[in-house]
Amino acid sequence: MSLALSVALVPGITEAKDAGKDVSQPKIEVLPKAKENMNDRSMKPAKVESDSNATILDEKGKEVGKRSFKSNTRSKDTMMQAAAATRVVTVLAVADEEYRAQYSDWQTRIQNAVESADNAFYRDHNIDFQVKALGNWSSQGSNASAILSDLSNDWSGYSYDFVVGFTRDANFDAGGIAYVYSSAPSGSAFSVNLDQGTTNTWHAAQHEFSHNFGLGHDPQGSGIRCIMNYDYSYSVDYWDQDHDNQIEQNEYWYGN
Ligand SMILES: [Ca+2]
Ligand SMILES: [Ca+2]
Ligand SMILES: [Ca+2]
Ligand SMILES: [Zn+2]
Repeated sequence: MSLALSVALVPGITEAKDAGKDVSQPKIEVLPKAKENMNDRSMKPAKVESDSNATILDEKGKEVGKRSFKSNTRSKDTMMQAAAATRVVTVLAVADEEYRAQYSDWQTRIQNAVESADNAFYRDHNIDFQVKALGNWSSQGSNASAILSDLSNDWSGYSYDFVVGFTRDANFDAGGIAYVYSSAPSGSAFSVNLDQGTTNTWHAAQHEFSHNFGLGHDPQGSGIRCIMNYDYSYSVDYWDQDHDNQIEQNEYWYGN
């Protein structure tokens, strides 16, 4: 699908007002799929900056188990960096029924995708995403935008900073999708990523988390190398200077 077409399918929704309430809806941004779908099954362990215990939640949000993830970055550099004020943000990662049917190790896979997506946030901004819950999600919707709203309907009211969905739903017509907030959201920040294998999915997740921090896109064809430029979204893991500044400005929206 061409970029122009995929964007046209889901126009950005801005400033929709609820009757009587001054609630502006966040804008929605759609990331196209990677050109090469390297749907590799193998998985390298991601860098995990700190130990974390995660709760496993069933489709109703009921706790059905626990998982613990150990830090694997005990180098001196990491210890030094950890000593510098690290911001910790909490994540509920959920996999939909299609994703879980494909991968019996879905919990490890989605934790791994989040932990790969946060490496650059940690390296460049001292933000450590920690997976605190893993959920069984039943995804519904006729396109990516509807599936994003389904995620926010199903998983609102939890106290996690980010709720990220991983999907293999056939109706999900994008590489990733997220709300672009213009100020701290009142609840969790939501995004959904298509399963595009271990090399591409985390790129989409980093791009979508960036939207949750309020970042927009760099113009395609501009040559600006940034994960927020569609031309480089699946090939670089860093931001341009303006976007770096914006993350620093908005990081207080999440965690502590
Ligand atoms: Ca990591
Ligand atoms: Ca982390
Ligand atoms: Ca589904
Ligand atoms: Zn985007």
